[in-house]
This record gives sequence, structure tokens and C-alpha cells, in this order.
Amino acid sequence: MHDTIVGLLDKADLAIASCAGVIEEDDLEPMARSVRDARIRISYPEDMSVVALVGGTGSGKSSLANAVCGADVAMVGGVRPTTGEPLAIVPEARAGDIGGYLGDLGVSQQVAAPIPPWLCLIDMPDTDSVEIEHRLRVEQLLPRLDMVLWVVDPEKYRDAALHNRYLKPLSAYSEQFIFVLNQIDRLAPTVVESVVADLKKALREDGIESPRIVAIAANPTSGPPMGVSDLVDVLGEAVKDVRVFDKLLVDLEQGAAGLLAATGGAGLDFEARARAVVDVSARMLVDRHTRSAVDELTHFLESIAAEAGGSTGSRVRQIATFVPSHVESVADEVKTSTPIENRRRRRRRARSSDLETSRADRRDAAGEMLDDLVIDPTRNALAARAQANAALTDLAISVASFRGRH
Ligand SMILES: Nc1nc2c(ncn2[C@@H]2O[C@H](COP(=O)(O)OP(=O)(O)O)[C@@H](O)[C@H]2O)c(=O)[nH]1
Ligand SMILES: [Mg+2]
Repeated sequence: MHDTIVGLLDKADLAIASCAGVIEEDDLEPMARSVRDARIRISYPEDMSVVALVGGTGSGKSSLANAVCGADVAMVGGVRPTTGEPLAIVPEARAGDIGGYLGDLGVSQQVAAPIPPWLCLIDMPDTDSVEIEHRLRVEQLLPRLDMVLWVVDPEKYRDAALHNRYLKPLSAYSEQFIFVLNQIDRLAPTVVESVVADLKKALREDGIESPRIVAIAANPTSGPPMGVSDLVDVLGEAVKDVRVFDKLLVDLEQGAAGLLAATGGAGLDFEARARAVVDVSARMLVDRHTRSAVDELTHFLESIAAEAGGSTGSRVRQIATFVPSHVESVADEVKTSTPIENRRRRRRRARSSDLETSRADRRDAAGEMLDDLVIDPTRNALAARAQANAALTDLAISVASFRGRH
């Protein structure tokens, strides 16, 4: 498993490298970031799961962390000194195993607590905070986590910001989500079910087909916590099922598909079209219709540029700007007879087809020059694109077959 993932990451890096100069750097960045995140993830124990507690202020994230620990580790009621920073709660026995990884994640606050040895809980900054950094922090961390517990309370489970800003855009990763309806002690027991059903409906509207929902009371007004050990069991099962690299695979699959669309498959049919355009332009040049030849070639390159798009398109467009001067120089060449033609002309002076032969020779010569000056550089630009396309296709096939096998 580990080796296969490393193999996929290597293929992804190769594909990204062959896209350089073909696809804009900004468009490559999301895939590059996923690969970087995954390389960080594989550097820590596979049998540990990093699980984040995410939700609005007062939903009960810190209370839930405390209930899981059976001790007060995360301050409740927003009095933690730096609520903008995530707090990691690590199992006492394994604090050393995961410290480095948390450092890579940028989680600097850590406490050791008696939690299951496979679990590392991260109490995240509130999602509804007015502080923009909170949201950025959450968004930056999400892709690097194994599971996310979205904690909601009976009042705010339909909060528009949570659904629109977080859940809708992230719905592709819902296999890694568990939804926790907290504070059920505040609801009449008969109402809990209908609130769960309504939450499920809201999540379906976000694009999450079959959400896992667990109802709990992390810190009820009276009595012990409710449903917290069930939640830990559900989480324990879910992390067994959830393939740690699900998100990576989704990202690689979507990324490769997006970049493939950008690198072609457009069926440019370049060779045949180039041949035809060069023939027509060479004929125009021999007939001294220089302007028409320039138009013909420029129009062709512009179509190719538009079809190729991206950086390849820009390169071809740049080649197009040199067409007038290239055509000019070819026109000068074919005006004056070439040495070969002179020789032939002398030999065949008396023959009536002389003029025709000379025209054909000059046309061929013009065609060859246009090939060298205009078509070859365009072909090279397209070849880079084809190579990027091949590397991406290879990646897409490998990811698909990996997903099929697991
Ligand atoms: N009634 C009730 N109150 C809760 C429950 N869980 C948390 N609270 C209270 O809700 C408030 C906010 O909880 P906190 O854990 O700080 O939420 P956070 O902002 O998401 O970390 C605190 O006053 C908690 O005591 C619960 O299950 N039932
Ligand atoms: Mg809190």
C-alpha cells in the first residue's frame, strides 16, 4: 500500500514536471499541493489517525475533546489563550511518534491525554469566527487530515456559512466526515430523531449522499456525557474503512482529468492540416501573393493556438507573430531562381514544360522553407503538450486502477 502510494506520488510529480511550460503554473498548483500534503502524510504512522474537531463557536468541540479524554484538556467556553490556533490532543504513549508530523502540519499546541492509541484529536479554531485567519487555518489543514468530526448544535446545524463555505465545496471528501449533533440533552428525546433527519436533509443538499451522523451530549447540564463512547466506536470503525489516501486519490483523479482536458485530446490533427496550409501558402508565394500566404499561415497558427490553449497556445501565438517576416524572406528566396533551377533550366531550355517545372521546384523549395521556419517550431510546442498529456494519462490510468483494486 505504502509503496504503491509512493509510486503514484512519483508519477504525479513526473506529470507535473512535464506540464511545466505547457500549463500555467497556477493551474498546476492544486495538484502539486496535494502531492506535497500526501508526502507529509505518509511520513507518520499509518496506524494513527489524525481527526479534527471542526464547527462553530460554542457547538462543543472543546467539550467533546474533554469528554473523549475523560479530563479537561481543552478549555471550554472559548477561554483558551489562543483559540485561533489548533490544539492537538495526542495519546500519552505515542506523543513521540506524531510530534514531528504535527510540527509539519503547523500544529504547535499539544497536550498528551489518555485517549485511544490510534487517535490524535485536533481541536480546531471555530469555523464561524470573524477572524479570517481561523477560516484559512481550517481550510489549509483539512486536506492533510484523516477524518473530520463536524460538530453542530441543535440551534446552528443549518448555519449557512458552515454549509456553503465548508461543506458544499468539500463534499467530494465526505467519506472522511462524521457529523456530530451535540447538546442533545437540550432536546426532548422524541425530537432528536427529527433533528437528525433534518440535518441529514441539509447535508444531502450540500451533495453529501449518505452522511454519518452521531447524536451526543458532550457536556450535558446534568449527568455524564451521552453517546461519546459510541462516537469513538463509530470513529474507530470509520478510520479502518476510510483509506487514508482517499482524498489524495480524489485529488489526483480530478486533477489529472482537469489537466488532461487542458493538454489536449482535442484531436488537433496537426500534421494533415499543416501539410495543406503549407501547400497553399507555397503556391501563393510562387504567385507573388505574399499577403495571402501570411494570412493563411497566421490564421492556421491562431486556430491551433486557440485549440491548444494554455501556455502551448501562447507559444504558438508567439510563433505566429514572426510569420510576416518569415514569409517575406521565403518570398525573396523564391523570387530569385535557385542554382538547381538554373541548371535544370539550361538543360531543358527548349522544352515547353520548363516554366511549369520551375514553378513546381520553387513551390517545393518555398514549402520546405515554411516547414523549417513555421511548422517545425509549432510542432515542437505541440510535442511538449503531447508529452504532458501522456504523463497525465499514465497517472490517470494508475490512479483508476489503484482505486479499482482497493
Ligand atoms: N447543555 C449542554 N451544553 C454543552 C454541551 N456541550 C458543550 N456545552 C456547553 O456549550 C458551551 C460551549 O462549549 P465548547 O466546548 O467551549 O464549544 P466550542 O466553542 O465548540 O469549543 C460551553 O458552555 C459548554 O459547557 C452539551 O452536550 N450540552
Ligand atoms: Mg473550543
